[in-house]
Amino acid sequence: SGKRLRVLVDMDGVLADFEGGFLKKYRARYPDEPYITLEDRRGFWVSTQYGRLRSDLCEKAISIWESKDFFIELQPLPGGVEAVKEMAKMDNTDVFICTSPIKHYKHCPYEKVILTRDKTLISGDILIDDKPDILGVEAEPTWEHILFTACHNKHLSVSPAQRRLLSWSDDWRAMLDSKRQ
Ligand code: UMP
Repeated sequence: SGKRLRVLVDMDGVLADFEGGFLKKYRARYPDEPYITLEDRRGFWVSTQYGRLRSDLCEKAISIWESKDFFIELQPLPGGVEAVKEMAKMDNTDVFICTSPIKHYKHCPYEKVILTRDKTLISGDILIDDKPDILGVEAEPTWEHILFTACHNKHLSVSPAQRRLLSWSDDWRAMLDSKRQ
């Protein structure tokens, strides 16, 4: 009974190991260039931090995720696929994977699932996403953004109102239940 719960789950950094996959392929392709360990990552945009390290490294970083097979070869983050499968089996629960394409893409849309540059337009009860600021044309999105902890956002002090999911071992079931009526 009651109304259905709509859960939107981000892909990169939440279900798929974008950061780990990037670093591995960057180091393989540019073995003599400096790199940023996952421990030292700050800020959502990998390209921005690499550009600060040395300006030409910004485009070298971008070349990695613009390459064929980058997205399809990303490894799952622990527990993510299992959690989504479990959510999808729950009564009165609809789950969508909601992810943004990279700016210049050739391969990305074929290797991903549901694509939108503006997640504020998508209606849902919960959005589980590792990007700290999710903005768009809709000033008051219907969903509550739950920040999924990633290497680039774990040091951020977010507003007390913002809830975090520390990993898929954290209590995502309780977060879903808190939105049901
Ligand atoms: N992305 C970039 N530049 C970066 C880091 C990530 O273009 O420095 C891409 C990867 C994803 C998209 O395709 O941005 C982020 O999508 P969401 O996780 O916000 O859905």
